[in-house]
Amino acid sequence: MKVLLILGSNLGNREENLFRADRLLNLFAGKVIARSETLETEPFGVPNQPRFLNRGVVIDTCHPPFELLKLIKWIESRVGRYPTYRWGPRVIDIDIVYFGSLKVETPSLKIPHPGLFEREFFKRIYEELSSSLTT
Ligand code: PH2
Ligand code: MG
Ligand code: MG
Repeated sequence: MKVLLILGSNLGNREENLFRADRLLNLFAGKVIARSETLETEPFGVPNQPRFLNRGVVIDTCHPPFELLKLIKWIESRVGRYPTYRWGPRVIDIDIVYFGSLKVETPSLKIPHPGLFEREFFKRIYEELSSSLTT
């Protein structure tokens, strides 16, 4: 199954954090088959924090959504994420944006990710990677 993930970082060495997350995803979650350009973006939601680097990746995975979510949380902590607050600064964030045509609506997981309808950079990354999701 082709899955679109969006990675974000605004603490520490942002480029390195994205790189490490990408490598761990590739090793444990599913082969990374496409990457978007890296965007430097203004913080969404909570303004007084550093700018983010955001990048989309498409992985080919055989893990079901909640298994993938568990793996992602483990990878986030391996990269050095520690808890802050909602929409606050973070070392790494890995969001599941699309999971094939699957729809999920639970408190811990929403697919498609609601950010797709409120964040310009989510749309931009999706447009760049949409062909890799369907082929
Ligand atoms: N992630 C957030 C909150 N705000 N802003 C930008 N620009 N990029 C993000 O990835 C981001 C954010 C919480 O996940
Ligand atoms: Mg996020
Ligand atoms: Mg997240």
